[in-house]
Amino acid sequence: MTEQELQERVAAALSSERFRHVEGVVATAAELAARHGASVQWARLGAWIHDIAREWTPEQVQQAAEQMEIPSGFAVIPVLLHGPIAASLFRRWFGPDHVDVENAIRYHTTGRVGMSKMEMILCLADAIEPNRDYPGVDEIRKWAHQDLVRALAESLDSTMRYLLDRHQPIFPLTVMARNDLWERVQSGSSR
Ligand code: DGI
Ligand code: FE
Ligand code: FE
Repeated sequence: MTEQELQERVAAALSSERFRHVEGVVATAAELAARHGASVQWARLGAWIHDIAREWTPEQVQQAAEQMEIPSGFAVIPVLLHGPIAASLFRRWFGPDHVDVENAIRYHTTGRVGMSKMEMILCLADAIEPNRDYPGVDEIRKWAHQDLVRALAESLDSTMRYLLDRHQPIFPLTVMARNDLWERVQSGSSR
């Protein structure tokens, strides 16, 4: 599948507002990949597909989830399933040889321990694309230019703060990802 064909499928699957978000994620992921030495082309493809299942009905999500491997615990918070579903579509359309991009898509909402550069780029691009506006986003944008690990640590803190304030469940993998990133910042193995 070409990037153009993927873009058309995504446009057909999403509202115009969410499509605009995805365009922002594509542009931001490309910038971050260029800046930090990852593949711009694969970052763009991952960004295009990352929310392709975001507006599926609960029944569609449920049915898809039954037919694929879902990382443990994801089903407890159904909104998290759109990542693994998009990852499995990506594999179907682009083959099994792009596991890093596939994981970046799969874990874009939650993060995980030991995230690769591509995983951090997609997760961050999702959080800081130009249409995003929340307290602290500009500081995270600045960090993203200098240091992906620090930027994502700040971003997951921000996500967790948001969820705490609304008394929503926090996915344990996100907590573990956040702890891992801060440990990497503090041990100086960041960048
Ligand atoms: O798909 P997007 O809206 O672009 O962004 P996303 O994939 O980062 O997050 C999707 C939704 O999932 C968003 O409304 C926040 C929510 N979410 C993310 N992590 C958690 C979460 N919700 C709960 N309850 N717990 C989490 O850990
Ligand atoms: Fe998402
Ligand atoms: Fe998104």
